[in-house]
Amino acid sequence: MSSEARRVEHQMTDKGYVPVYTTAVVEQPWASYSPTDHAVWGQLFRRQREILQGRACPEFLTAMDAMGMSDAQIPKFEELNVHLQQATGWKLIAVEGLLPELTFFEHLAAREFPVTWWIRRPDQIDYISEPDLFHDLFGHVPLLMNPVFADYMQAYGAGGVRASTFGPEPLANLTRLYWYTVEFGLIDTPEGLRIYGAGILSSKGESIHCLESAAPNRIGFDVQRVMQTRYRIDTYQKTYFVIDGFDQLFKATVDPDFGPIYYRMKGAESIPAGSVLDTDRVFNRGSGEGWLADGDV
Ligand code: HBI
Ligand code: FE
Repeated sequence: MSSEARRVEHQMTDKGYVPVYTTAVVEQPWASYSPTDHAVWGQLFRRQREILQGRACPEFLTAMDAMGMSDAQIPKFEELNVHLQQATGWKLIAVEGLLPELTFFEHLAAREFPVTWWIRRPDQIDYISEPDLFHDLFGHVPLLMNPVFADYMQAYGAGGVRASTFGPEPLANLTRLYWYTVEFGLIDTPEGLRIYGAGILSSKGESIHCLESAAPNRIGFDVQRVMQTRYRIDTYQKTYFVIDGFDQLFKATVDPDFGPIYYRMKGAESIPAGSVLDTDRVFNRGSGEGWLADGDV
């Protein structure tokens, strides 16, 4: 990276042992990106776009083109914001990296999406344990052009702000919801299952694994089920949850109201990441090949 991100300390979080950064909103230092930074963007962009044809949900691919993202250079947030503002009123803000949960929720509630301004190094092309510009921008931003998804993200942020006053259990439930939808969600379409989760969309290996491997479970989305389900931060997911459409997400957070879900779930047992329940709508019962026995969080 061209200039140094301001790293505050390392902290154990739900994403593992990662650096936590200053919460400041910064200017995207676009002029300071090196030719290597732009080349890393271009290489990742071309590779993912090819893999995602017929695998990503059509809304994602269409929106990415409509915003003018391309492999030519790292996009300027300012230019993307013109399209976002017009489509859904969302705005990208540049940040140093992973934010404390409450700060992150507050931004979402204000329809501001924090994007890490720096991009991974060439030796990190295939894997980086913390979100960088490629994950945040390529993975998360296109769907903010979709009005229903955009409203879900804001409702999620508002729910998070409220949950943070209720204690750690509601927050853990919400984090699971985010993980299994925004990061690792699949959507059912007339053409078959498609990807909408940013953690998958920005990963070459998982884009193929989540749809084509027999190993993972693919199970119909149910908000309460998802909020009880533990997950993996160190391997491909054992289970992916499938929505029928983005309005199903929005309804789950807003109608019935987020608050009562926490109370209904108080003290509910968590479910191991790989379990299939009798009540699940099963698209694929995972073969479990390659699963590690421990490490669900
Ligand atoms: N901060 N910048 C940033 N990006 C995220 O995706 C993010 C975060 N802080 C917390 C967080 N995600 C998760 O813990 C979610 O549960 C919200
Ligand atoms: Fe993410």
